[in-house]
Amino acid sequence: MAPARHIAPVGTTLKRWLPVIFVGLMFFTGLAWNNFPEGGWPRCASYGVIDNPLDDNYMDHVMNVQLPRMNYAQPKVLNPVRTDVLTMTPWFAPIVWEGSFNRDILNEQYKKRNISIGLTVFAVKKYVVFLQRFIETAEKFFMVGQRVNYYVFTDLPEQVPKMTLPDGRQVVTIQVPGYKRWQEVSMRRMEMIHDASMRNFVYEVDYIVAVDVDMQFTDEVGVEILGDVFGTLHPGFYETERQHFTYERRASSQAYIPEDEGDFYYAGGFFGGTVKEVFMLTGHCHSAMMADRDRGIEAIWHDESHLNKYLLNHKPTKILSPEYLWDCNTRSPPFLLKRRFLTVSKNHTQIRS
Ligand code: 4GW
Ligand code: MN
Repeated sequence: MAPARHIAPVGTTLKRWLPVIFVGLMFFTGLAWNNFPEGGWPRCASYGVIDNPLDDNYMDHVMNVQLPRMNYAQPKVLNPVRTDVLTMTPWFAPIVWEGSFNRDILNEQYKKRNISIGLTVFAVKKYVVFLQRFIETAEKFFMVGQRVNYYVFTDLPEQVPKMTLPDGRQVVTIQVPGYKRWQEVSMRRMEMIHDASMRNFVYEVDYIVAVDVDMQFTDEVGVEILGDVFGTLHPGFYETERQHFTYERRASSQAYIPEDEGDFYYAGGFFGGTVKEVFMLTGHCHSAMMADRDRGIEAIWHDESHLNKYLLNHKPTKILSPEYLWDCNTRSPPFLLKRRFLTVSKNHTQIRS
């Protein structure tokens, strides 16, 4: 009788190869992971986004920022400069108030980084009338000494005021559709900023500051506002209990926030961050608004409701106090040491008809 030949069962072959398969998988997923940040995001051509540690220029920034000898009051560990307002969130994001920072130190730091800032503003239909004063006052108070691109999104490019600006500052006009419903004009800002982040901003600026146009600068707004992602406290809600915030309260909306959640009520008219973060924020908010539309729902305060939802789930790294967005018809409370960016009264029937 012929001896039985030994045939290895299938399971044994698999076991033998298992370590090889494992090492192979590790190798390829490793490759894919390493390539993701480079391939996934178009990088700023000439100036790196400093906050992104994956950026090649990151270490340059750490090495190069060496401040000159400066004279200023010593910070005192047991003497907080502001005791009347909250200057830090529970997730350690600073809230920017007058007195809580030294502009000279910040300017020295940022000067070394040679950054450039994009200020986006929408002037659709009759809102073009706000542009002149907006840009004029920004030239006086917004990021003085820095490089600034004003990105004016409008359906009426020929009505954008022609202004001569100093070196390093320019107006860039971006033509957009003039949507019929005003809610649509407001909400579509997210989509348009998202698209322009990919097409323009990433090649041209490091930070985006996105604001309303029916506004004027009345005091300094500088590099103290910059960070990865920031929002601004709405001037009407800084004392309000969270259950009374005008968040979207219908659970069927993507912007839904239940009454026992929420940190602050952020204003829709002033947010920003690095181009990358603003790209993600606006993309997320736009997708959420489209998902709502598919279900026949529109959030109570439109893009502002979605911004509030986003900033609840993705905590901002910096928060601007109401100094940065104040209503011109409201008296200043004692804690408001500066009013930097003020609403311009509009004749509602005239401007909105
Ligand atoms: C009602 O008829 C309108 S029209 C409400 C907003 C309108 C509008 C807004 C517009 O016709 N053209 C326009 O460019 N906008 C932009 O959306 C503009 O940048 C404006 O600052 C932003 C938000 O609208 P708003 O300033 O009127 O909203 P509130 O009163 O909440 O600040
Ligand atoms: Mn406004």
